[in-house]
Amino acid sequence: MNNGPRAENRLREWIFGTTRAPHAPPDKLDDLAEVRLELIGREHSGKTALRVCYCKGPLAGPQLSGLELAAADPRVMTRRMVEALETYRDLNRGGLPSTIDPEESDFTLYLADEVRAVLRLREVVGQILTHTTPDSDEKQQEQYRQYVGHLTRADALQVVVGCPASDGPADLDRFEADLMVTAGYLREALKVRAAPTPVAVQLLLAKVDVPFAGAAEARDALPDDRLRAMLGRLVRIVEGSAKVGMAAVFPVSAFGFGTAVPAADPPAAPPAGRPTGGFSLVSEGEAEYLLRPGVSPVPFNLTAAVWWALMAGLLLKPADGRGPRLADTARLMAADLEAMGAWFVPLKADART
Ligand SMILES: Nc1nc2c(ncn2[C@@H]2O[C@H](COP(=O)(O)OP(=O)(O)O)[C@@H](O)[C@H]2O)c(=O)[nH]1
Ligand SMILES: [Mg+2]
Repeated sequence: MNNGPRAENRLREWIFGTTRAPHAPPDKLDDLAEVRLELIGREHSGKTALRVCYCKGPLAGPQLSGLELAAADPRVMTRRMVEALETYRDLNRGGLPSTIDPEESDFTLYLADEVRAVLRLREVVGQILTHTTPDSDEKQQEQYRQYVGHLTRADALQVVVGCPASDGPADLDRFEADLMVTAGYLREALKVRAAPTPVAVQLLLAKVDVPFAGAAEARDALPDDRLRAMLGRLVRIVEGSAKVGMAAVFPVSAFGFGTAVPAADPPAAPPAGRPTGGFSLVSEGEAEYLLRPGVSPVPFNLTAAVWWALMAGLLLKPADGRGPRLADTARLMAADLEAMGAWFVPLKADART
């Protein structure tokens, strides 16, 4: 850890508030309260599943503090809900289509009707990570540059790596390739970081329901030091970089334990109108999972992951001009994380203390 006592003091100040005058009137959202969350993860690592399962996780209702994530426009909320229900229904029959148009989704954090923060989430076309090489054509190079540009301006980076399904050589090879690819992008995002503030980095170990039958089994098998060791390649970067202000590992599952079944056969042909999945040598052969018939996802640790990313993003905003409301929001979120029994391994600036 090289964040030192100054950073810790700053964190404490952030959480417990300072005597600074409010920057904005209480009815106007301080523009500092917007957290840009950017994703790093190859195709098929579970990024879209996590987002579509927000409806059953962080969007599902208020936390103990009363803070609640929602769409700013009720009509958008309805659309998201309908789309999520459609997707869950589709997931009983076939896997998720691959992302071809990286969507940007805004989520507003409310305390009753008061806007406290905005989470701006952008997905990535995972194939950028596995298909772009120095030999790729100019169009692809441009997509790459745009993507890295987004990463360098993030308030929080979420690195998504699927938990290996087993300790068999194919699964471990895939996991190793994932770490290699994501570490490269994480390092690049930090190396050429454009934003003046430190970034929060969240390492998501996704699909933990695949090798484990339940939360207790997963927690037993994955104590803190094991998670740190598994993700060591990424952990070393975040712990060693002065540009990372807060970091943590979160094991998550979009579908939840006991809700998924492996697809009997990978679909011979993609459903009409859908892209062919765009697999790469890294993701090829990886099992596809469906939801059990009639079952909806019960996301595991997903609300906690989103709460932490938003909280850490807020905590790392520049102190100048930050109203006490932001500190109050972060403090409420920290209390929520404790109340919801969030499972995470803090790597930097432990937000649980
Ligand atoms: N068992 C299980 N499978 C998942 C989970 N999330 C994703 N998957 C599987 O992984 C596939 C790819 O997920 P997707 O979200 O599309 O990956 P993306 O390309 O990173 O957006 C899905 O079609 C599912 O088969 C999860 O939480 N549990
Ligand atoms: Mg996707």
